[in-house]
Order: sequence, then structure tokens, then C-alpha cells
Amino acid sequence: MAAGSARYVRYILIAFFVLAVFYFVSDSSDAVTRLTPATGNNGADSKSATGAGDHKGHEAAQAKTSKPKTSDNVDPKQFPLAMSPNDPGFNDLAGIAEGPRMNATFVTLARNGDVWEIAKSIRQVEDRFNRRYNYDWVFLNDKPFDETFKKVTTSLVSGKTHYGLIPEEHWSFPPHIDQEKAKKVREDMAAKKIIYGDSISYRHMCRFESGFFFRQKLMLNYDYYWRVEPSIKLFCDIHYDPFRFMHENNKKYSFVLSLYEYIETIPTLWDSVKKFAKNHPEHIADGNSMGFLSDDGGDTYNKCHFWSNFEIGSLRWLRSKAYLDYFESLDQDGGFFYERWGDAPVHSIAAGLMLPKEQIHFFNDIAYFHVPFTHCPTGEKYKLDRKCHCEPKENFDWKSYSCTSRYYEINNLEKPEGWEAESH
Ligand SMILES: Nc1nc2c(ncn2[C@@H]2O[C@H](COP(=O)(O)OP(=O)(O)OP(=O)(O)O)[C@@H](O)[C@H]2O)c(=O)[nH]1
Ligand SMILES: [Mg+2]
Repeated sequence: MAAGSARYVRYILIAFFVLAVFYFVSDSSDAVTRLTPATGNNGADSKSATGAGDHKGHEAAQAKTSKPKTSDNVDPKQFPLAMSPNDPGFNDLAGIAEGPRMNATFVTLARNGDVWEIAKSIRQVEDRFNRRYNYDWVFLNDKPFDETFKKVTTSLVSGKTHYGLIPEEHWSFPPHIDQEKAKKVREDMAAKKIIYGDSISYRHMCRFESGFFFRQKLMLNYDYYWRVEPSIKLFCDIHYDPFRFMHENNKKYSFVLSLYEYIETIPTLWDSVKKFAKNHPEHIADGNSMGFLSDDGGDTYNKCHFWSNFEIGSLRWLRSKAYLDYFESLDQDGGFFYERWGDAPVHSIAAGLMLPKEQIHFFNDIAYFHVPFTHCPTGEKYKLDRKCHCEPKENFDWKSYSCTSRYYEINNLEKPEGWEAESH
């Protein structure tokens, strides 16, 4: 009997010991995954949607995610950007990226009917970049977003999502526009089969992207934006935070594709620009990119522009007096409605004339597609290092209809080895 009791006591002690070991192991593995608690991921906790639509936070999902050292007071020098394969951390793409976050957001203008095409874009952006950074995403629409749009996009974005309704005055004819004249233009352009030439909504869209997206209430919370359109593709892993790159290198505007604009859509844009430049010489930057825009020192426009369906840029710059004076001057001239000025040449000319050329960046490592053009970085090793899945022959950079060679020339950049093979 006594021997039996001792055995039971022994069994109980062993069971207790096993349980204690199990508890210790499970607790310490939890500590490993928990990492350092986040303090205010890109300020998301302190931000909220301010009017102009509603928003759906991702608090529940975020609370579940372990977020190491991502607060503003983290010293960036401790977390250098991994720009190339030899940089520390380049191949460390698992989990949430350490280091500071910028006050930045993705931004998409879309209709409810765009939901499945923007879903594809978001998935690409998340897989190639944002799953490690969890930046917010602002969606803007001239009509209220429906539940499906909000549900689907919120489920895909790893950061917080916000949904804004555009005020009517940012998406309508300004009072100074002569409706009859504008209608006649649309009819003429339709007859000439100019793409979107007869569309009113396309014109509102171009004017909105030119002059209003950056001053929507939801956007006022941020300093940097990354524009994403439906149906785009990203082809390479992004190993560092492009927002941080912009900030730390004092870049204000960036692009991945450039090309010539259809002159039929902007016949008097350059005249308007020259008028603005004459009235506001104080806004024209020394050492600007005039050589990208003009082949005769500014007399005529060569139609080169950065393709604005992709942009990473400074919202502070767009909200500056210089840019607002520029937009106001162009808007008064009426070309958004009397012609069909696109936001791409409007942004590009602003960046080209009002920024020193060093402040415009070409994101060669962001491989990108928007129908029908592809930016696929030149060089096999470069692409293999970044796990790119684009086809080299699709690369538009060095083709004759691209303006990227000009950008290289005016900035004295050396074209990558092998560019000739991709030039036709
Ligand atoms: N809310 C809203 N968004 C629009 C409207 N028209 C265009 N957009 C959005 O504005 C952006 C540009 O429009 P797109 O139709 O892609 O124009 P595009 O890139 O010149 O032409 P595509 O070759 O058709 O892509 C996209 O993000 C669209 O979703 C509109 O009437 N309402
Ligand atoms: Mg598009």
C-alpha cells in the first residue's frame, strides 16, 4: 500500500514536471513571435477618417499581427534600407519589416464596378510589398462605395482602409466653363475617335487627379502617397520601403514609365504652362527638368510625360502654393473640358518645372504593368535577385515611344547593360 502511494506521488510529480516544461516552452515561443510591441504603426492609431465618407479600420487584424519596432521614434540608421542584394536584410522578406514607417498611404480612385480589378492590384501590392509594411489605403469615389467594395478591399489590405466620398465641387464643371463649347469639343473628339474624347466622367477624373485628390479630407492625414489603379501588376519583390526612400532622399515625385502624350488631347496645354511660368517665375525651379519636357529650351513641348497611373509622391509638394497656383491657373484656362488634358502631363510638367531635377526619382526596381505598357528592369541578375516574373522583351523603357532615355540623359545616368537589346 505504502509502495503504491509512493508510485502515485511519483506519477503526479512527473506529470507536474511535464506540464511545467510544456508551459515554459509554449510561453517562450509565444514571446518569440510577439517580438517588440509596436508603438503607433505609421501613426495609424492616432489617425482617423475625418469626415468625407466613412472608414473601416483593420484594428482586429492589426491587433493579431506582431509588429516589431515600427514607431516614428525608431532610429532609421539602425534599419538601413536594403536597396541591393549585398545590403543587410535584403533577403529577409519574412514577417513584418522592422524600422520606421512614413506618414504615407496608398490611394485609389475607383468606382464600385472596379472592385474585382482593384482587388487584383491590391493582392499584387500586398504580396510584393505591403504585407511587410501594413501601410493604409485610401479609396476615393464620386459615388458612395458599396458594401461589397468595402468588404473585399478591407479584407485584402494589411493596413487600415478608408473610404472617401468626393465633394461635388471637385467632380463637376466649374462655373467658368462654357457648357456649349465643352459639348462641341466632345462631339468633335468623338468624330475623330480620340480615346475618351467624348467622355465627361473621364474629364472629371483627370481634373480631380490633377487638382483635388491630395486635398481630400482623408488625404490630409498623410505626407506621401502611392497611387494604384485597377488591373495593374507588380513583377518584382520590393525589398525596402519606397516611402522611406522618398523621404530620406528628399524626393518629391517618382515614376516607372514615361511616354509621349497624344497631342490631340493637349493642343494648348503648353501655352497655358508658359503663361503660368511668366506670371509666376518664383515657382520655376533652378536646375529643373526642362530638358525632359522640351527640345528647344521651353519654346515647345515635346509631349514627354511620366505615366501617372503609378506615382509615389509628396502630398506636401502637391499642397504647396506653387502647385496650387499652377493647378488654379491651368483650371482657369479650361483645357480639362475644352480639350482633354490628362493628369499625367499636368503632374509631369509641374514636377519637371517646379522641382529641381534631383527630386524626381525613377523607381527602376518597381517592375510594373498598366495596360498596355510594362516596366521590366533591364539585366538578368537584377531581375533574378528580386524574383521578377516579367518578360524582358516587354520592357518599354528603351523603346522609341518611351521618354525614359531622355530622363537618363538629362540626369547623366548610365543606361543599364543590355538596354539596346530591349530597344525594339
Ligand atoms: N470613382 C470614379 N473613378 C473613376 C472614374 N473614371 C475613372 N476612374 C478611376 O480613375 C483611374 C483612371 O481611370 P482609367 O479608366 O483607369 O483611365 P486610364 O488609365 O487612362 O485608362 P485605362 O487604359 O482604361 O486604364 C482609375 O483608378 C479608375 O478606377 C469615374 O467615373 N468614377
Ligand atoms: Mg487605368
